[in-house]
Amino acid sequence: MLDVARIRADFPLLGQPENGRRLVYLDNAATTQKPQAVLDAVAEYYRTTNANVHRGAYDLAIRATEAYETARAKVAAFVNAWAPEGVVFTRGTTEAINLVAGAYGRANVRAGDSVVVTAMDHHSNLVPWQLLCQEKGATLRMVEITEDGRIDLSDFGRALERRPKIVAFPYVSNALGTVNPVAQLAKLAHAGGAVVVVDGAQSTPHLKVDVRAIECDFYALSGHKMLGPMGSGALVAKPELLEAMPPYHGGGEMISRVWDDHSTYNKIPHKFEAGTPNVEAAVGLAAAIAYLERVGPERIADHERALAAAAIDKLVQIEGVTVYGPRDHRAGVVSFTYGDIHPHDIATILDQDGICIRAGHHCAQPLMRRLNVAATARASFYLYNGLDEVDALVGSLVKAGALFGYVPA
Ligand code: C6P
Repeated sequence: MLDVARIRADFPLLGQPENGRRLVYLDNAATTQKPQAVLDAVAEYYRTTNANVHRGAYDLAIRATEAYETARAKVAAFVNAWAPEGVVFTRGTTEAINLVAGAYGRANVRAGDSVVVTAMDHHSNLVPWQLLCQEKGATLRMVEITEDGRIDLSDFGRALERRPKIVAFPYVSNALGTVNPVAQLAKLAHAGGAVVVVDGAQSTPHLKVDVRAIECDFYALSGHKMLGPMGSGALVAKPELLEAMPPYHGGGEMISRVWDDHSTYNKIPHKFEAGTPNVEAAVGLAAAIAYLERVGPERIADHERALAAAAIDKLVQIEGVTVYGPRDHRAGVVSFTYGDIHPHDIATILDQDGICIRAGHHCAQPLMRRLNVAATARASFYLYNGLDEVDALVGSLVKAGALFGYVPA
């Protein structure tokens, strides 16, 4: 296990009491807290380096551009991207996937084609494809999941028989914690002639990610879920695909020459970064990556797996509790229900003990339908959580159960 006390000391917000109790922050799949190193990097950027990037002829602007481009290289190295110019900064995973659907999808999907997603996809990796398919008259095919919350490989195979243009799936499910066999899925999808889009919102913060080993074509990530600032994120793509794609947004920076009635475009990745970018977010994300690298992505993954396993072992012993998702190949996300207690009630009661969990459909309504629930409660762990917080979660849940007349085992 990681030295949690030492790590927690790096996170100012975690030292702040919540409802008069020690804060137990277990909503890391939604967003993570930020270490002092990230806060400092952002403040330092504004104190010493701020200017608009890629435009200035003066030294300050050159330093700001360098900071921004160094951050791009940092993101590229962290996920073993094909090249730094294959990293497009976005506001997060949602914008990255919309970019792929709006630019690659619009240029390549035609009436009668199919696009494949899975029943465990977050709305961010579903609705952009719905919009695309509706616009083009294409078919959206949703691959089913198994009873224990994995992608159903036989249904995946059936979906590929139609030779879809695009196949999209999550690396890690935000509502089940399932770690999908992404390299295998990408291989199958490529054999079926598709381009592969991986939603990396929940994998990049928690696993050692190697986009070239996965052999996907597009990979989306959110910086705020990996200790970085809100509004940070990226699309990581094969450069040749970005080169061939039309632009997504129009405006400054993305152009080469502009005439009255048409324009030529900048080289990648700038072709996809119209307007003044969020330099602060990029700089903060680079500092977050440096922090994660110091701790070690593999050690973080092991730590979270241990916390999730301990939580599941304890939760399943409480009569009336159902834990969703597989028992193996899972990350530090634990979704559960407790009898007929509404997950929102569970979250509110836990909050009185200073424990933050998420309750709801987790932006995965098709998945909730398949689980036959409207919502679940969800605890999601990160590097600064400890086993004592698993105990706090379970203890508070037992108290909640008692309030609703459930007798703990
Ligand atoms: N899931 C959660 O609590 P953005 O909002 O763009 O940073 O990330 C969207 C997104 C995409 N894919 C997956 C698998 C995700 O988990 C998320 C964000 C949060 O689960 C907020 S709903």
